[in-house]
Amino acid sequence: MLEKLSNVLKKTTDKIANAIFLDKNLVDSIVKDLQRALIEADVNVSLVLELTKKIKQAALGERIKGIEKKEHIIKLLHDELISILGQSREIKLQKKNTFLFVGLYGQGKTTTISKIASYYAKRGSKVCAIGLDVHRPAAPEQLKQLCDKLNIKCFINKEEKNPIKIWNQYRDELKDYDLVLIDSAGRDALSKDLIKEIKDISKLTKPTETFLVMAADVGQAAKKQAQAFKESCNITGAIITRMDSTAKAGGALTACAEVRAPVVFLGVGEKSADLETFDPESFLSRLLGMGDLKALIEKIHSVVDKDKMEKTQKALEEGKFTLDTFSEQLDSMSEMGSFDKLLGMVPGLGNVKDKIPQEQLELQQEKVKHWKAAIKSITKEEKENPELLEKETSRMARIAKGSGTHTSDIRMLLKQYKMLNELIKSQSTIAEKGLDQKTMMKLARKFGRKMKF
Ligand SMILES: Nc1nc2c(ncn2[C@@H]2O[C@H](COP(=O)(O)OP(=O)(O)OP(=O)(O)O)[C@@H](O)[C@H]2O)c(=O)[nH]1
Ligand SMILES: [Mg+2]
Repeated sequence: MLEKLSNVLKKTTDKIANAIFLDKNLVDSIVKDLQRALIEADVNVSLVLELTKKIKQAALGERIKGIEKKEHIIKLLHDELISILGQSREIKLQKKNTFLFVGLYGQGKTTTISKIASYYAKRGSKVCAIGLDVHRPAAPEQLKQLCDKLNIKCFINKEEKNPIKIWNQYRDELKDYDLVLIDSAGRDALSKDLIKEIKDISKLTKPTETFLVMAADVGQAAKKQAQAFKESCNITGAIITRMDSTAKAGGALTACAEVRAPVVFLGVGEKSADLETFDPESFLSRLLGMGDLKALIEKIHSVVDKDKMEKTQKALEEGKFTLDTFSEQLDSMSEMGSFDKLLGMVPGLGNVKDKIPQEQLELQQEKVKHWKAAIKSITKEEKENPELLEKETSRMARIAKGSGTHTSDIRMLLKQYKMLNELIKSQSTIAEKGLDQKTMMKLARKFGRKMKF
C-alpha cells in the first residue's frame, strides 16, 4: 500500500536526521523527492506544492538552528501530512444503526457491505443487508451470495424494480437487527437520477451513516467525485477500496479529507476480512515506518549526541575543522557502529558510501580505533598546527610509539583529516553560494575517488 511513497518518506526523514547542514542543496533534493513521490501517489498538485513550500521555508529560515530545526521540520512534515490525510473519525454504533452505501459503478459498494457485515458481526452485532440496487440485474444475487458465505441475513427481491417497495416489504423484519446495511445502485456519473434515487432512499430509511464508497485507483478524479456526493447526499464518511491494488491511493485519500468526508475504512483486498479502520495518525505512522511523532523526533537525537552535534556543526559552520573535531566525529562514529554513517552525514557524500564494500568498511573501523588512540597522543600545539607533524617526522614517531600504532597510521590519519577538512570547506562555500546539484555531484565524485579505503 503506497509503498513507493512510504519509501521516500522514510528516506526523507533519514536524510533530515542524518544531515549536519540543512543546506540549500540538501533541502532542494528533499523537497524534489517529496514532490515527485506525492504527485506519483496522485496527491493533488496544489496540496503538494503548499506542503513542500512550508518545508522549504522552515528549512532555509534562519530563525531556528541546529537540532531544533530538524525537529521542527520533521514535526512540520508530520503535521502537514496528517492535515492532508484529514480528520480522524471513529464510527460508534448506536442501539439501532442503518448504514447506506453510495458510489459510482464498480467502486466496491457491494463487496464493502459484506466486509462491514463481517466486521460488526464478529464484534457481536446482529447484522443484516438489504439489496436496493434495482438497476443491475445481477446485483441482488451478488449481495446475497456474499452474505450467504458469511452467514449474514440478506433481504432481496429480484422481481421488484422499485427500491422503496423493497424496503417497505422487509420493514418489520429489519427491526430485529442492530445494524442494517443498504446496498444501492451505482451510475457512470453522479446524475440527477442517481441523486434523486439516493435522496428518496435516504428519506425513507433514515440512515445513521451514509458512506461514500470510492476506489483508490480513481486518482485525480477523486476530488470531483467526492465533492459532488458530499454536496448532494449528506455523506458522513468515506470508504476507500482497492487500496491494495494501486500506488495512486493518495488522490482518493486526500480528496475525501479535502471535501470533509472523513475516511473511516479502507478496503485492502477482495476477501471479507480485507477491511481496515482508518485513522490518519496510525496510517501515517505506517507510511513513515515509525510509531509516532515522538519516535520520529527521537530518531534525530539517536543519530548523534546533541551537544557534540551542535559543537561539530558550529565548528563546521565557521569553517574550523580541527583534529579535535575530527576525533569527536570518530567518537560518534564508533558509537553509531559504522563508518558509512559518517559519510552519510556529509551532504553530497551519501551516495559515495554505497560504492564501498562492507569488508572495507569493517577494516576502516579498525583503522578508526588506531586513529582515535593516536589523536590522544597529539599535543594541543600539534592539533592546532597539524603541519608541524609533517615537518618534523620525529613527532610522528613519538605519537606512534605513545599510542601503539605505526607512523603509517598517523600519515593516513592526517591525510584523511586534511581531505575531510578540504571537503567541508568546499561544502561551506557551496552552502553560502548555493552551487548547483551538478557541481555537488562532481565534488562528491572527486572526494569519493580520493578516499582510499
Ligand atoms: N483488490 C480489491 N478489489 C476490490 C476491493 N473492493 C472491491 N473490489 C473489487 O471491485 C469490483 C467491484 O466491486 P463491487 O462491490 O461489485 O462494486 P459496486 O460498487 O457494488 O459495483 P456496482 O454494483 O456495479 O455499482 C469487484 O471485482 C470486487 O471484487 C478491494 O478492496 N480490493
Ligand atoms: Mg454493487
